Amino acid sequence: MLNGFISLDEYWSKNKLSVSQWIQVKLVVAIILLLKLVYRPIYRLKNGKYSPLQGLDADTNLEIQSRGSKRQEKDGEEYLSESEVRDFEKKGILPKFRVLSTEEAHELARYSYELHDREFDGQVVLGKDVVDALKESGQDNINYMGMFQSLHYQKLWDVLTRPQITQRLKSLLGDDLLCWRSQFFEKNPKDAGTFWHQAGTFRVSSEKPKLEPTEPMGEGIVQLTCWIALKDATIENGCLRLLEGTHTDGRLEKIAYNIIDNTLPFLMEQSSKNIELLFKTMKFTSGSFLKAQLIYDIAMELIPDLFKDAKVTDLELKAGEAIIFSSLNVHGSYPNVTDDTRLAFAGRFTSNNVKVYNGFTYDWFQTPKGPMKFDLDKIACMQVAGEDKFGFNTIRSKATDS
Ligand SMILES: O=C(O)CCC(=O)C(=O)O
Ligand SMILES: [Fe+2]
Repeated sequence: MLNGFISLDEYWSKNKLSVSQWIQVKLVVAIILLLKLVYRPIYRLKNGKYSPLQGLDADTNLEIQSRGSKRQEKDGEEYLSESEVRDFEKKGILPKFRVLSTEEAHELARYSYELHDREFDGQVVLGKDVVDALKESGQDNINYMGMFQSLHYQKLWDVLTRPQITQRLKSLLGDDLLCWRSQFFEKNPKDAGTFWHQAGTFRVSSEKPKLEPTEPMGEGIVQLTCWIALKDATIENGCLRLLEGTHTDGRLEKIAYNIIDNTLPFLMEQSSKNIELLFKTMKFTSGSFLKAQLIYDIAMELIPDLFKDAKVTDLELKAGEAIIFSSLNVHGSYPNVTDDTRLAFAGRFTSNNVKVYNGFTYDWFQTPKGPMKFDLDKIACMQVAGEDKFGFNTIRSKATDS
């Protein structure tokens, strides 16, 4: 299941910390070791030995039910049939389908890189501090700079409202559809694979979930991702892979949140080598993918047979083809061992009953300099189908350049 990935130890042998980061790491390790001596006995006396497996039973059977009523037979050919909907509920992924012609996909890739070269006309949502930190380490790539950019460019927006996408989604999520985030997934030659991860309500490194449904929805269908290949995605250049059906078992993600919420009790149970690895990976790597690897390693040590019966599905796509999946399904991607860049454009969709970034004014972004805040005042949800009957979210009906 794991071929093609470098271990975190290997990553850190190739990526060095700056002197001040190294001092921080050593200091934190020393403090935790001290606390392990003096505070852990008190903590254990009061609470017992801390385990990230606490309260996980509720996360092993998260059935989903689609909320859409529109069906292919009566509403049009891109809607799903009854049996396709049932199949989605079981697998958490739809079969691949075409959204763009090959030429349109290649043209969109060219246009997207042109926008990236123009630094998205100064409209990078992550804000100046994060962008400066990313530039300093050469990580100002389209994945980060391109986040939420369909809000600014109608050409990107229009891809996400194509009926091939919205009709399928309406069969699953209902008629009123929001796209709450768009982003690019670029994988350059020699880039490592993306580790197995799950994302249900997209808390990631925030204090609370970014998505809060106000009507009953299975956790695996609170939001669905449409991942569109802008160039052919193959096993060699790092296509997605996914464990079908694991959207009903959210334990991998829940272990992560248990640890985030109980960092000190967790660290006090670790060896000094592990404390160092945990702290530097959490604090000094960009994005969330290396952190996903860390969580996966921890989860596998705690539950060795987690997902052991699940089958890996490789998602090779031709340029212009797409898949829709629940990102609570455990997923990742292969390393790129070719000389060409792999590029995808993705929309993350939800229903209008869901509160998006409710009560948030800022969010965190992980940079190599450490976690940094960015303001959320520039983002909004795109109404991609139907209408808003709830009034929970800031909504746009077209891109700002149109
Ligand atoms: O494109 C990739 O490699 C990862 C994509 C992913 O994790 C996602 O779409 O949620
Ligand atoms: Fe993902």
